[in-house]
Amino acid sequence: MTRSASSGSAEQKPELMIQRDSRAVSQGQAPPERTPAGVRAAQAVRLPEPWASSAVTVVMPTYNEADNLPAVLEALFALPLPALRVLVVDDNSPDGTGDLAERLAREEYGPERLSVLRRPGKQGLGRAYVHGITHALEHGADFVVQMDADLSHPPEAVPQMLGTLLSTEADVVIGSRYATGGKLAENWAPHRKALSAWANFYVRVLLHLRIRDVTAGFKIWRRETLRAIDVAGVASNGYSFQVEMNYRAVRLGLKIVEVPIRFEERHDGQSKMSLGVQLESALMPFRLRRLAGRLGAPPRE
Ligand SMILES: Nc1nc2c(ncn2[C@@H]2O[C@H](COP(=O)(O)OP(=O)(O)OP(=O)(O)O)[C@@H](O)[C@H]2O)c(=O)[nH]1
Ligand SMILES: [Mg+2]
Repeated sequence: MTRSASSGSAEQKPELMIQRDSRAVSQGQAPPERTPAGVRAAQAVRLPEPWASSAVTVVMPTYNEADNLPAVLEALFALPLPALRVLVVDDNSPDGTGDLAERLAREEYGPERLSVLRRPGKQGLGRAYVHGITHALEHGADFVVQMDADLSHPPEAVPQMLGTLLSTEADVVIGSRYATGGKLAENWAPHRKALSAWANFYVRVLLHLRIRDVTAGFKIWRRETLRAIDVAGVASNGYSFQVEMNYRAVRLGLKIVEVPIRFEERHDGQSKMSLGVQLESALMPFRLRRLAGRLGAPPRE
């Protein structure tokens, strides 16, 4: 695929050096005691400056994720990305996720690093992302990460995804379960594995997309790409948001790169995958094909 959106300034482009944090061990000392978040952060790649200090905002939709939120935030804020911010987009979760997020912003991380968008009720993952991404761009994000709150998406992969975006001059990088080297947790239920495989096949065939993990929900985008895609115009309410964003990116000739990740079973809590969500996902490819002319030229081979 070819690209058409502009990327960051060339003179600021350092070479990608991937280092893992092994200092204590290499100096022969006992490694310091680490929290689970510290252990995860130690597995993350360390990017050179100015990349490490990029203005990255993680937009994280939540619905009843109070049992997962503290752990995922701790892991994200332990990463070697000092300017990373998180925007939680909560749809009035009955379990108090929104209150918890606000308390953590006040007492733990500060409103500069953690902010919360509260919406009146459950309106779907897609609507939460449209709202959250629009808000992040208005508040200075240069890069936007999409990520679930349930620790299915490994936080320690974020620096590598950012490094890949910058070093390959991609417009979007997908944390991919189905790229070579990607993995699904062994304990993910067989029916979920089958549904995911089927959905990927179905969407790829109907929309002629060559993305391996076309339904993935773990991605990093450039600000310019999101502007080009016109996120506010996205029609999807639910999980088909992921496919619609890919389709729009491909129609615009943007460059999509996949990096393999290991996808975990949700850490705690319950799935929000409903029949309505599945139905919308099944019908959306037909709707997108009808809209195709308005979404840009056909993808170049
Ligand atoms: N704000 C908001 N967030 C949502 C909504 N539906 C799902 N989410 C969040 O979107 C993310 C993905 O939802 P999940 O329930 O994990 O979907 P899934 O990964 O297909 O299902 P699991 O296998 O159970 O993890 C999670 O962080 C959810 O809390 C919604 O309507 N509004
Ligand atoms: Mg999940």
